[in-house]
Amino acid sequence: MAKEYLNFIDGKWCAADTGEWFENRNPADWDEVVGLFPKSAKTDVDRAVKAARAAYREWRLVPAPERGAILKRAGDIMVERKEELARNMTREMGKVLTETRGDVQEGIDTFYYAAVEGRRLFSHTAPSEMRNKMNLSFRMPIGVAGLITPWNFPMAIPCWKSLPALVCGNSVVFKPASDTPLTATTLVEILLEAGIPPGVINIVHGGGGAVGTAIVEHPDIDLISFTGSSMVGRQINSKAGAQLKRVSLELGGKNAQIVMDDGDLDLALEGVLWGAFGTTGQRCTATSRLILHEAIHDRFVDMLLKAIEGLTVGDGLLPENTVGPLINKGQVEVVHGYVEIGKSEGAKLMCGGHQLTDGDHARGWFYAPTVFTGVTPGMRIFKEEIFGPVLSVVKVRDFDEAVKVHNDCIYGLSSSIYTRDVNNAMRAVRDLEAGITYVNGPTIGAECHMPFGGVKETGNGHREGGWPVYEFYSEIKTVYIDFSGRLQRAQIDNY
Ligand code: UN1
Repeated sequence: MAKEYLNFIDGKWCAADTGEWFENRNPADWDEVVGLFPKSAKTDVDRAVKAARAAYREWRLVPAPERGAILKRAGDIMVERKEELARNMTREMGKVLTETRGDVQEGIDTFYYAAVEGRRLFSHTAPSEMRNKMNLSFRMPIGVAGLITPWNFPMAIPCWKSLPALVCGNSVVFKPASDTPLTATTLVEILLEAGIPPGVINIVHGGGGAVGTAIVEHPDIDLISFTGSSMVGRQINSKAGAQLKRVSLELGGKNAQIVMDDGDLDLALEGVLWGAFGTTGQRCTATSRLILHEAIHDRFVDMLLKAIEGLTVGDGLLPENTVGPLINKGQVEVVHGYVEIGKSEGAKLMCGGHQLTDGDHARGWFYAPTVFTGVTPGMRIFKEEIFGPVLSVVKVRDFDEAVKVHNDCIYGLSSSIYTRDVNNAMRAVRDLEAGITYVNGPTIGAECHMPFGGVKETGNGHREGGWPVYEFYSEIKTVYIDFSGRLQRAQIDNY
């Protein structure tokens, strides 16, 4: 029988109150059960929150540099375990080993960045209006953070959220995606081994309906950070907002790469292959639309179709494969549903458009890299997030139309332009409605010390990564110190 993994609540590894388990299966080989995980309920969340609240009282007093030092040690442990983590991540999530190594590395980078941030956590100090008075402000922890993470970056995204939360002095209740619970469990093991006190970190496995909802609605959780669909993000925001919780949402994307007639086409080709089919298109930042200048449209499409023939879809553990499976059966159905929609809308299917079931593909959720041309802004495959290896190509006349088409979108996470014209590059940086713009690079590849997030319906204005995330996980205490020895009335005695 497959190994049973546990929740970690109140300093103890434990099964769910329900006594039930769910399976974690390998998307490249559904016969392989990677492990069994606790199917938790609201009562498990209640215990986790109680423990997190109790542990917070002491954790908030640990100096931030000391908290950072624990994260430094955890980063060192993760370096040692990188290969094992990457292999397990490929087994539970599917993406190819080079990418899962990158995902773990993004976690390591986030550890080391957070460790140093423990010595910074800057805040503003300003002069007083009055004599013999000092004004300063500093960052305080907020309390208990509820973190709900997706399956596409099983290590990087939990690190993006939990490490700033911890270094700022909050305690954590963490619900990872039920498709990738093993990587999340290992992250918690590493944090504990490095010295995070029990109770400060709690992991509760299970579905969004039972565990996610219980976290969002729990009155003793102060802040929520969620990455996932815009639909779920909206529900979370209204429930948590009603309780005045602080909420950070990282939601959908429909990212586009623009290629101008003066762009380096070979470079743009490498970019779109990586952006559209890396992680099998299952990134929030994946290239889902390709906007081509009409002068290079036909040539570039030919180059693209030829290059796609060189991609090998298969088990991500085998080095010859460049594209892994989709995460599960449901995602195959979603992706294939969109392919049918694209065809019925009149877009032209140039390659792919079907599940792969032959030979080595027989026991996994594999889907052929798919390209549609003749896509126009009204079509659903132009507008809606697909989260799979499906690329929609749109032809435009000039730069202005490229920007207009790009911005004709409810989302705004990542964007890219390939051009050698410095003026157009700068205009794109100014005018593309997105939280991230790449010049002569694909839509994916964010670095952990830079702000990450999007505009419009991609989120609610917060950023992960970089320094803004430390602002999200802390709040400001302003302090006035009067050393005049008498009552000084601001706005009155000085005017
Ligand atoms: C995501 O797709 O949710 O920039 C995160 C990138 C990665 C992170 C993506 N570093 O593509």
